[in-house]
Amino acid sequence: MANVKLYGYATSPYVRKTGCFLYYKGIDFTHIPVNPLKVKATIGHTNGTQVPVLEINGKWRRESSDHAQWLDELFPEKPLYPEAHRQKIDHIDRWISNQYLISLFRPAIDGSLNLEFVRRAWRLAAIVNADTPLPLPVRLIWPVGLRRARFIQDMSRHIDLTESIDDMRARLFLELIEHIDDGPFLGGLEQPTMLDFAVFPQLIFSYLFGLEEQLSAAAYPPLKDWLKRVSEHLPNNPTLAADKMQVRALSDALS
Ligand SMILES: N[C@@H](CCC(=O)N[C@@H](CS)C(=O)NCC(=O)O)C(=O)O
Repeated sequence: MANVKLYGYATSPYVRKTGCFLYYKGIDFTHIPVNPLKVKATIGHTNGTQVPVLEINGKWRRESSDHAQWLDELFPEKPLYPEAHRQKIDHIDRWISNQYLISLFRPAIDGSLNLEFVRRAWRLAAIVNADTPLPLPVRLIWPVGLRRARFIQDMSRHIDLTESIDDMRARLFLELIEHIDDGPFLGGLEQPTMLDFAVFPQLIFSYLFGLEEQLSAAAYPPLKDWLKRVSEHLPNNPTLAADKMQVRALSDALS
């Protein structure tokens, strides 16, 4: 049996994405939480600080999208990156990676530094702390840490900061609906692929883990239906965040 380890913290959308690949394929794996302040302790062997790191039988790789193909090579059942649809998947994956996933960091780039931002940042720190304990002063300054994180600052180069955050969110929801096409899954595909699992955990994370009160995507009927369909392929908490931090069930928002 393969020895599969996923290194990362659950507040990273890329880590949640690779986690969902593994859950969908039904691969037995160990999640090794990474303390963002002490990454060397767990992923020192990669000579880097970037998560997720997927390790299979002693070989490791970064880059969440590449994980899909690697997993298909080793575990061909339930393909995440099926040969017949690669062109379409590559096209939509570029949109997901270059626009959708990066947009999740926008509040930390140029959002208002208001009470709501601080409350969410503290909640994120609590979620990290549940897996890898952080000193209280570090948790308290988490909002500032997020705004200063180098990799988040670097993302701002790929974002049109002249578009407001609300407009960007609304646009991306509509583009996501276009990419679902007539469904049932992203790209109009009959089976879920890496595309669905790159987006799904991000849309539900904030709601399930108490960062926002409403599941905003559920306000769009085509997205709500798609969320229901994808959720049937994953466990109730597919995010890698500690179960004890989960405050809501997805079924409450989708019924
Ligand atoms: N393109 C990468 C992006 C991964 C990424 O940006 N990870 C962030 C966490 S959300 C990270 O590890 N940042 C710290 C660093 O790069 O040093 C992927 O898809 O895996």
